[in-house]
Amino acid sequence: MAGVNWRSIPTVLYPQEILDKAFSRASKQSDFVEDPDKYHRVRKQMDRMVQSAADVIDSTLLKWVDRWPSLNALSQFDQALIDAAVGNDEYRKSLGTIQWAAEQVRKIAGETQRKILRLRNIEGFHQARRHAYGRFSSILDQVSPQIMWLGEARDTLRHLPSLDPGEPCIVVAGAPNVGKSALITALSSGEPEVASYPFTTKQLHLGHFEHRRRAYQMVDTPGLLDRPMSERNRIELQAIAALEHIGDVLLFLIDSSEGTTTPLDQQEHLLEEAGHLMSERPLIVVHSKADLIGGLAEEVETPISAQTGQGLEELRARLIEVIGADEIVDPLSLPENWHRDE
Ligand SMILES: Nc1nc2c(ncn2[C@@H]2O[C@H](COP(=O)(O)OP(=O)(O)O)[C@@H](O)[C@H]2O)c(=O)[nH]1
Ligand SMILES: [Mg+2]
Repeated sequence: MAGVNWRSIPTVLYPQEILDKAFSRASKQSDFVEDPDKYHRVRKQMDRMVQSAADVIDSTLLKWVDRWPSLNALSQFDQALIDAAVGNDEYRKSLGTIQWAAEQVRKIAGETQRKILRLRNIEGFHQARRHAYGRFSSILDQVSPQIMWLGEARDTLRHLPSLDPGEPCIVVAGAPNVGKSALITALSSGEPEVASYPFTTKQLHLGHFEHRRRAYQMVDTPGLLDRPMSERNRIELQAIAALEHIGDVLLFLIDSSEGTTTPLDQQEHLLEEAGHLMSERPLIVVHSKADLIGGLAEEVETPISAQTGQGLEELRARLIEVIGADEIVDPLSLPENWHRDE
């Protein structure tokens, strides 16, 4: 599954480690300078040290920034989750600040090199180099909070569910304990991925099954579509809106077994609200835990059981059909923004 792979972003070096790496590379580079004349040799050495220290800092920072996805390129779903988890403003600002630091370092290097060209004494060359090093350190000090922030953000973001916006997605909703996770596991090929939403400590499951080379993703919604909407804050509403975008179908589970933790009328109320929130999407309602409701299973519509497998293949076929029917496949239509140069 594509989506953002936060785990692939390397841990950043601490500011001091970046400086150590830069300065030691610079010293090595200066050893390569050969010139029998001390004046010219020192001048070239200092010039080279400033240049290579700046190169290391600049490229370390920029390489790292490049590994972070630009928020604008992400799906609404990812953006909403990132906003809830770490804050999109902070995210943008931190990356921007680090980019700024890289620019400053390049600028200082340029200024110092021009200064070295103008200077006429060996002590001056040394001083200019030392001065540049001091400024590099202070720039890195200055952006150290942002570097640390991104390091921590990466550790938070790696637990977010990652959905591929290019593949179909089934949003599984229903009150707590109705069997959402169990159903996702039962329909999944392979072990479902465990992730978490930033607004709840409850773990969620992310599974998928393949049909005709497409991966049908299934995503759990604990903390989102499992309790009354009046209790929603802005961030959660944003995530629900994003779910509507990424989800092709809403699959709602009702547990009518005796042991249900949420009374039926409350589950029906939730169904109404969830249907409202995802009104643009087809809705499929199933009754879970058919094995527990015994004779009643014949009375409810679409009984399923994650435990015995009852109704699961019919459900899978129905999901595929509903998603397929919902897609407008026009072979003559061109992608948006497509144009031909003639
Ligand atoms: N007998 C039976 N128990 C089930 C079935 N599906 C889920 N459960 C149980 O119901 C409880 C809640 O299931 P879970 O999938 O965690 O619900 P969720 O909170 O909606 O994700 C667990 O103890 C499951 O073992 C089912 O089809 N039959
Ligand atoms: Mg669950």
